Amino acid sequence: MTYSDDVIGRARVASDATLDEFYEVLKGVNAGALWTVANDIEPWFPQPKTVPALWKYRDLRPLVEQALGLVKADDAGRRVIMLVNPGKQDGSAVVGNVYTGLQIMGPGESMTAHRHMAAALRFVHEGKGAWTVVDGQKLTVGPGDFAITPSGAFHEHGNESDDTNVIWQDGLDIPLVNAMDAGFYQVHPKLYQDVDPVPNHSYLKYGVGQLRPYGFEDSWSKRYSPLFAYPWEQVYDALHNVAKASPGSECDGYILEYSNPLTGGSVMPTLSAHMQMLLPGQATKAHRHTGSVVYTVAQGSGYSVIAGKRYDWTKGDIFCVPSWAWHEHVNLDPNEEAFLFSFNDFPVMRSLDFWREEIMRDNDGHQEISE
Ligand code: GTQ
Repeated sequence: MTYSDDVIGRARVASDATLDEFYEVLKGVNAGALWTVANDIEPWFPQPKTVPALWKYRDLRPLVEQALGLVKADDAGRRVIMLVNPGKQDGSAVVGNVYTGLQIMGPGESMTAHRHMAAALRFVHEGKGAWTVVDGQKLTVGPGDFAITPSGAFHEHGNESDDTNVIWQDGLDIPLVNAMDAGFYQVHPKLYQDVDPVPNHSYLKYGVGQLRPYGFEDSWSKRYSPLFAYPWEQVYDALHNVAKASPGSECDGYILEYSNPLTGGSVMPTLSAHMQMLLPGQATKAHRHTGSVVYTVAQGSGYSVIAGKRYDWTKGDIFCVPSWAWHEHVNLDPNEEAFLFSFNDFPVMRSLDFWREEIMRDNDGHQEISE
């Protein structure tokens, strides 16, 4: 079904002078006639304002580096270049209800602690020496690693390397929190957290997902994962193992969700993340679903077709898929696997019963590419 203003059962009132006058009177008492907006506010299918888009890392990286010399990290709060969707330049969303940005920290830098309602996650692009303290726990992260900062958890970041910059990508649910009018923000009363002397202790306790602490540490009742950081090597090995044991997914290649080891569910109640591997030359079938996705190319090169348009990508590039947009991925390298990190708001869609998915069955499962 497509949009039409002349379908029985849909609003199809033609305007005339009497009605226009009536609408003006309604406006004067802060009211309106539903039928003038009904088709827009209840579309046949999702109509995101944000559009598919791709950002080349080679364009963003020099600008992110420039920011390092322009502002001090703590003066800026966080020194981040955020991505702005070309279809919706106001607000904070890169796509749908999610935000992303590239944060840079120079050698030896560190910032003060804060917390907020928005949940955050990190994916490290480059640099050694990055750390973040989350809930008093120091996490050390390197390229390809994934870490979470759940809603309400104090966090402070830094770079302990002597000579390399760190660039990591932040993903947050800021637009969702604001849409729900639920935003709170607090600077740490002592500016810095008391840090547990054992770094990465959540990984030491929960890093082997199928082996759980027994008889201790078993009172975790929070809605987010007790494991805060997920190393790249582990997901890389796991994807190769999965590829030996399974045909994978027709729409996603081989894909794993970073999960809460206690529940098997998403790492946080509002955001989830995946890493997927495409075999050399692999082309997936197109699908579409509710929920918004931000992809980051962790390794390799290829392209994705999103809503009928081709977007070529290589390591570090970031692209987004709005809700209900058809998308499919191709690894162009005949010899090497490609890896796509992604994060999404699927947990929100699922918990509200908004999740819908459709796999393309026409045209052998592939979109026609325009232009
Ligand atoms: O790391 O605290 O990119 O609060 C945007 C908002 C990062 C953070 C962002 C934030 C942060």
